[in-house]
Amino acid sequence: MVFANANFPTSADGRTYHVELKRGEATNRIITVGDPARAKRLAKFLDSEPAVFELNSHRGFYTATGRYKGVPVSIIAIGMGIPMMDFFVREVRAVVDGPMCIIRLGSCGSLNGAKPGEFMVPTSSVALTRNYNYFAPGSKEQKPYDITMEFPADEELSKLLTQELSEAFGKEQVHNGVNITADSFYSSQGRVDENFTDANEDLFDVIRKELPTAVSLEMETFMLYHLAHCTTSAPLVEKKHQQSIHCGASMMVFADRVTNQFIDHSIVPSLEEKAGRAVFESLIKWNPDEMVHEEHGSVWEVKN
Ligand code: R1P
Ligand code: URA
Repeated sequence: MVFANANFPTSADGRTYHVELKRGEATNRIITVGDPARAKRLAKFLDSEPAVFELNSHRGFYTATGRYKGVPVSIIAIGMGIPMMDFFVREVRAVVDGPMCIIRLGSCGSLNGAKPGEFMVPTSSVALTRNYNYFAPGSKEQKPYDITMEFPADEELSKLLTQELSEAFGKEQVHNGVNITADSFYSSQGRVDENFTDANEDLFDVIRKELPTAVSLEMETFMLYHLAHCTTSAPLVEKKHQQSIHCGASMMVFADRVTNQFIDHSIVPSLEEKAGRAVFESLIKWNPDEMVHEEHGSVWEVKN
């Protein structure tokens, strides 16, 4: 395939390089998940008309686009980690017109006593990354890990997600607070691995001291909140808003990092389905006050 433009590679028919979507294949409302199996489970809730559009990109992104209760929605599985969130947000923003709402349904570890099977709706997120220079030969660096400032979720979306998940699972099962997005499942989440020098033995003490409001650890939410904060008004018809992406996140607790308990994976499918419904309901309640992407010629167009 020939890609024009090394700055933002795009194929002759308008597909982006990694996610491979073109205009009319992704909607303004998106649920993003890590696991493709989770995305396929959620795609089963889409309306039967029009038929669900599916695409597997050569780089492992999976998209399902259709309608939920008549509202156009996309579900996009991105795999794991900060760079995958960056690929996804930038490439999808490039092919969708109008404001966007992106909600992550992920999994996480808890730091606040939340049990496996409970939920996090982070009102903000920091990134916690390995300070690579600390580990360099002859390094004089003092800190093995760096923590960024907080980036907020959309307040309305966080409220909606908390409300919908509380209705589905009970108020006491849904937790708010600051999320930590780490650049490793292992070292920068405080997991001990004797095969590597990680200098992370006191990482939880550092977190408790520097960020006592932290409730969860995972690997993508920060980049979603960060990029939403950094979007410009470029694709909006009436450029009265600074930011064109509204975002929120909800995560199922898979690991209790205080008691070291891990989720029984046999309960995950039903947990994802029930949580998925709550996320869909939050997503369709988002009401943009600008024009959204043209339906004519899109994969979610209803043809009578
Ligand atoms: C690690 O197991 C993965 O699970 C979490 C982390 O953020 C990381 O991607 O989220 P997902 O279940 O959405 O992938
Ligand atoms: N995902 C993570 O990134 N960390 C956990 O502990 C569980 C899920």
